[in-house]
Amino acid sequence: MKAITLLAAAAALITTASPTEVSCNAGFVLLNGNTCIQVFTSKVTWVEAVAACANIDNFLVGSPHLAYFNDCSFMTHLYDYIYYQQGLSEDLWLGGSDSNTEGAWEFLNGDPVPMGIPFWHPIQPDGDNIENKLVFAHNGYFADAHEDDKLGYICQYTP
Ligand SMILES: [Ca+2]
Repeated sequence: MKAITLLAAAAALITTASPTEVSCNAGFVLLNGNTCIQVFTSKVTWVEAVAACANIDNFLVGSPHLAYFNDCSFMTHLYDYIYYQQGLSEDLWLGGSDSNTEGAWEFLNGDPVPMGIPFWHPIQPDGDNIENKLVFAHNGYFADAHEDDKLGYICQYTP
């Protein structure tokens, strides 16, 4: 019995020390086991946020971009990190837009933004032609905002 316990402990140690363990560049945190993110609270326009994420200095591995996701599990982890662990309660830019065609929301990579609950707040998007950029709102849902609003932003990359 004791030997089995020791074997289990040894196996746990080996698993912990695995070289395949995922980690993120300095300043980024791993969420949902598969995505590195960093929240910036300096207030910028949407276009400035896109550029800021793409031009982070001293980036060693991966290609950071203004964050976007279509995974509810990730969204829940992100909300927990921002609002409960970081104590932030503000709208943050995400990499999504309906500037090309009003109502046809797409992420920076061209994929469609999932619409409706649970991604969007029930009364969002509500900005018609005035608000064409995506935010992760303080309530944990997607919302639309004017591209010239000054907001913080979330950068992301896949490690
Ligand atoms: Ca719009």
